Amino acid sequence: MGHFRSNLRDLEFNLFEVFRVQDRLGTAPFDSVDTDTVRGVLTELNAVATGPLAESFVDADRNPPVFDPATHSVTLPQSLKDSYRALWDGEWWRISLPADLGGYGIPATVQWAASELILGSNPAAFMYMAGPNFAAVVHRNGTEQQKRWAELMIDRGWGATMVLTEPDAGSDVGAGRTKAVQQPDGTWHLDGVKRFITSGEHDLTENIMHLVLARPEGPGITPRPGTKGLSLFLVPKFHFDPETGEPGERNGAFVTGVEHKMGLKASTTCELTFGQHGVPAVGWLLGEVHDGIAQMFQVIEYARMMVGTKAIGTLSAGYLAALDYAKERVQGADLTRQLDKTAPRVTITHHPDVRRMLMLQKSYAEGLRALYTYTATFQDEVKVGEFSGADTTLAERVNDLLLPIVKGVGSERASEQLLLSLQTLGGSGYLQDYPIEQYIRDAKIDSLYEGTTAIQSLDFLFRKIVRDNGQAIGYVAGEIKAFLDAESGNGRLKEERALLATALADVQGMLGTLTGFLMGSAEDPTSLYKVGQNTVRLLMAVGDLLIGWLLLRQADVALVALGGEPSARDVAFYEGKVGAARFFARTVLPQLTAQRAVLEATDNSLMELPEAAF
Ligand code: ST9
Ligand code: FAD
Repeated sequence: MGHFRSNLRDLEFNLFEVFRVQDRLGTAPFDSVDTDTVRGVLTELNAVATGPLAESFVDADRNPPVFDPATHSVTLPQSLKDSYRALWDGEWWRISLPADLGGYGIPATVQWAASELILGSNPAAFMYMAGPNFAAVVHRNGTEQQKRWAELMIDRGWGATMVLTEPDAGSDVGAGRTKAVQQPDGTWHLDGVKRFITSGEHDLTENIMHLVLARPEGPGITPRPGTKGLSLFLVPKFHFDPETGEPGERNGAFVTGVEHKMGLKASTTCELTFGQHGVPAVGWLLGEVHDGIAQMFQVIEYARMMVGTKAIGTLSAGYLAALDYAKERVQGADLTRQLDKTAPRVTITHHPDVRRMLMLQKSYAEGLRALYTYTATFQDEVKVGEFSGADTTLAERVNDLLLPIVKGVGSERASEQLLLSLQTLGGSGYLQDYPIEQYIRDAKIDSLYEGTTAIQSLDFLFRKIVRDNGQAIGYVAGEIKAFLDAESGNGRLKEERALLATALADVQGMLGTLTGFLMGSAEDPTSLYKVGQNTVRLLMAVGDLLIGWLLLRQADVALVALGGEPSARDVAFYEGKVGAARFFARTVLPQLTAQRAVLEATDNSLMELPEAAF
């Protein structure tokens, strides 16, 4: 068996039993999809993900891509190329494409469930497959000619990159200095060095389209500082015939270094140098506007959801590996018989502390899966609205609100909980004989790229709550309140519902205090530091609140199912749902009260401490 353990049952539980995707199938824009299609897609993809796709996961970590500085080229290990081929030839890249570009017209909820299978199995392979998705952004924003290029990118299976970061411009993208100088023929010559570019070079595809943020220079262009002065340019690795896509001369965008990383080694992370090797780096302005940051955020929004789903998929695989091990490993006697040296030895699942670790991993893995699926329901709503003309403003805002939680909380909790997956295996977890140490290394990047957790938390509070006037967060809080008021579950899990109500009040209290700090900054600007000390705390607290709520929603569904005649296997599954909801509500949610107290007691002594004192 390969490294990857998937959880198809839970994916289907979310889709069909909790979020009822079937209610949206069979009618436009999902009219070509029915329940059987969805189950078929997931079953088929699951076979690929647990089979050929997973096969290169370990090999490409131990034998990572090789960079040749003389030719600026990278050779990937054959195993990884084979996995990529299985994915590409299976046309799995079509899953998230719009129908007019060859997509299957599948709801976002199903797309992300499918994506979790790929991302949990082999995230690097998923990322090398960025071409068609990025082509969709080119198509949406491009000129007529660029729309044709987007089609070529898809038809010819090109790779693609998103190119923002520079040595002095990481979180602060607006500090980027790479420039693009307008040419008389309407093209642009790029000049500068970009850093950390994923999939910047490889030998999987005949061409790579770089989507590059740079500062335009030319007659009539007034420079603007920060992100609003950036434009988005299309810079292909090879020039190409604009009609057929046939590659021609090499363009002047060369990879000049590939990083040696802690994990995710199969994915190349490249220094990309424009116009400094005697060949101009020719680019084309995307569309006819200088609106690069907004265009790039169309890519970033997708990528943030992807990174969160990647982290969650890896956590789930880590938990299931730990569970399998714990069911087999015999060590020590049952705690109630510890003084009896002749007592039979038991599997470690009998030890309360191992159960604690396993249930925490399960709660986070399954709660976070529910969270990304819940988020995707709003993406479904937007797609339906695009077709029907219904107003989707609120759905868009709620999706925007939830993205930093999926990304920021998903990645932080995955890293933290994967440490418990390893711990469950004892010393064996530290060995490369098991996949967990690689999961930890590969998943750590998720809290860093696509905006660090701090950046997600600032985005969450300032843009998604304050600038939104609290509408989206008010909507979500209203949903939790409605769940509490509905008193479903026939009085069962009453205590857990009360704990959820307290957690909601704690988060509302935190928001109230932060609002006070914010208002205080009108008088005393340093009051903002008190906000800044707490934005990650808030993000994580809202994450726990949502996970606690979604687990309880799942438990409600499970209790109803248990009242019917479920199969023996399903009885265990549903009991697990009730167990996870109960455990999370009782052991995690009460911690929000302490977090609230810490937040409310914030002063600025931390900020007043001289740097030398650290
Ligand atoms: C990176 C890549 O890290 C990592 C992995 C790449 C993998 C790629 C592969 C993808 C795979 C695809 C595969 C598909 C396969 C399919 C298979 C299917 C089965 N939302 O607040 P302001 C915009 S890349 C929307 O003033 P500052 C907005 O236009 C590097 N828009 O910001 C706004 O204008 P306005 C990632 C937003 O202070 C404007 O920006 N790097 C949002 O100037 C200015 O906003 C980062 O992520 C938003 N949330 O700049 C950088 N926010 O306000 C992190 C801003 O008028 N840093 N805009 O609307 C930040 O995000 C900073 O906050 C900053 C600050 C740069 C935005
Ligand atoms: P910095 O911005 O220097 O941050 C350092 C620390 O300071 C962090 O803890 C951060 O949270 C904190 N910090 C910074 N600013 C603030 C602030 N205002 N408030 C509070 N805290 C703050 N980029 C691309 O353009 N394309 C890619 O394909 C890509 N792929 C990548 C792949 C890998 C493997 C890696 C490691 C990076 C990749 N990146 C890519 C870059 C990535 O997006 C950046 O590394 C990330 O945005 C953080 O920037 P930085 O590394 O410069 O850290």
